[in-house]
Amino acid sequence: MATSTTITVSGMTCGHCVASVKEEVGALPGVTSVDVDLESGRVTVDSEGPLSREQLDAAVAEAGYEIVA
Ligand code: 9UX
Repeated sequence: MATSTTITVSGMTCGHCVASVKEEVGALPGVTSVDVDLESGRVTVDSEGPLSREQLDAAVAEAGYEIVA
């Protein structure tokens, strides 16, 4: 079932940060789009099914950032 998940990521300060987060989160299974708002740190992830917090935490950490909410 199509799912939209919004998280807040700390530490992103530039377009390269955004690209890294998009790449790692976008590689999670079933993810169809990742939108990042640099100003707010809001990351909206659309996926074919639910994503676990653990999966998201791991992907964001892989990019070098942290989920704060
Ligand atoms: Mo450049 Mo964005 O180090 O962290 S990729 S500011």
